[in-house]
Amino acid sequence: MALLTVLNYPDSRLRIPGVTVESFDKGVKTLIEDMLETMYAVPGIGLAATQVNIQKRIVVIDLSVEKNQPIVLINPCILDLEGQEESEEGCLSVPGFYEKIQRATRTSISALDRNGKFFELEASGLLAICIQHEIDHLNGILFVDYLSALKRDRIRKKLGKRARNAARVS
Ligand code: GNR
Ligand code: NI
Repeated sequence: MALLTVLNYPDSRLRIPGVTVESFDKGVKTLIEDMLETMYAVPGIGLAATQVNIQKRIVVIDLSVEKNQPIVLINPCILDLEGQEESEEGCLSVPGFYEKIQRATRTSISALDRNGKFFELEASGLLAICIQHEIDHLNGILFVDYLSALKRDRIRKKLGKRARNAARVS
């Protein structure tokens, strides 16, 4: 088990789309374990492989209070989106910023689990929002992309400055 480093916006590596997972070998299983451990440690309710600099279509999610109900989505596909609602979102790659974002209220998806078994899932509420947020990551999209250029630039400049200061003192 290992903790992975989460990339922060505006790191350009967050823009690289993930590639389809074709094998379910030891490497992928270990990566999933490490992603879960990292998500629980931070803590967050979801994590996409893109965020830990792995360009593979893998997502982990756990909305449970006890952090014992992990959902693993490999090569997730959105089958349907229904309704529209606005809710406050944050992102581990955009630390400290929370903004209202419009998403579909409900979604149905297909994915493979960590053993490569196909399944479908219908989601609403926070799970539906989180799934859309994580699939965006796999496509190189961040929630700040839905904001006005003005708001996005403000966040980009603040996080850019923070990263430069962290690099200077370390
Ligand atoms: O931990 C997270 N919380 C969250 C809250 C509202 C909407 C989306 C999220 S996802 C986020 C973790 C994360 O950045 N996953 O990519
Ligand atoms: Ni995120």
